[in-house]
Amino acid sequence: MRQVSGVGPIPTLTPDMVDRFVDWSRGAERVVIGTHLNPDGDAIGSALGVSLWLSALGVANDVLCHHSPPSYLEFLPAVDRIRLESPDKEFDLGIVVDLDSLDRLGRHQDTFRSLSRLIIVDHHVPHESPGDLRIVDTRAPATACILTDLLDQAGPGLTPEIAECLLTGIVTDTGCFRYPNATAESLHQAARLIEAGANLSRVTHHVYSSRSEAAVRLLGAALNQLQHTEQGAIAWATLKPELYLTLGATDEHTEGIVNEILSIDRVKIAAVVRAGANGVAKGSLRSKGEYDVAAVAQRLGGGGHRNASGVTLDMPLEEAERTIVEAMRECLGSS
Ligand SMILES: [Mn+2]
Repeated sequence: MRQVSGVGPIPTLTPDMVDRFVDWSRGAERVVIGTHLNPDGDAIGSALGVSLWLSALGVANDVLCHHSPPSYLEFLPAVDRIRLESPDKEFDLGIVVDLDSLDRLGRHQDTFRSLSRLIIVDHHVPHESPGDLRIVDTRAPATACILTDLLDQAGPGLTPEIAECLLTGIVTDTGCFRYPNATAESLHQAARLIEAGANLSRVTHHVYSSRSEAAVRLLGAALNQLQHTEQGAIAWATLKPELYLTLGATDEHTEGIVNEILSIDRVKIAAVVRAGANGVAKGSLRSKGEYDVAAVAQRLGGGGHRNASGVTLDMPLEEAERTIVEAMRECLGSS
């Protein structure tokens, strides 16, 4: 097995996989590309990277997403390709990036379930494992890392636009190379993307330095009402719907708050809990080091990675808060 921080060859991406990916793509009349609900930089960057690559090959394609991209991703090349509604067209190949469960395609899942050929490119821990060709590496810090190798090997080459989309995916999923998942290999991949024409400072400017005032005020409110366990190793904020209304904030503005909570020195596990649509509650979890919040999320019906995961709970906000805090306590105790 490959060393996590190594730069050796990736056993996951075999020449046969690259060949099939290219053959299926070239042979398709029209490809539909999909990614997950509440898309992040890796979801949108990966989807647009694949779309631009297909266009370079001359293959017609559409990109479908249940939600619009967050505003900090609007700088991406070809972001206007993302459609919320499926066009009335026939597709003969689907490429789904950055998700393992087709439910997470939201309203587009039937479009993808009915396809005769489906390719999955992903780095999440598999639990549903859909797809006829699965290019999955759970050790990759971002789906965009896998796509950097895949599209590079697939030819005809990474354009500056493709490279900038993929670099955005790597930057956002590694916290700009600060999270434990940032490997030497991901830095090599980022370097290749920069050589291909991606602009790292433009990406980081849009991702980290162009927040709306509502987002920063929501962060302030969250930190103001921070709660923690006795020793402070677990900290969380529960954000009520009224707070969003008062500040003019939307759910998108919640992104990143949990990382700020985790940045407190004695905090090992952090969460943000808020209300979702239709009476559900949503939790974002983050952890440091060996504390495994993917296991916490999976036990509560969610998913993610060891240090970053999410859950949706069909219960009132206060009950969800208690449930998540209890699960975090168990995680702390068992690690
Ligand atoms: Mn990802």
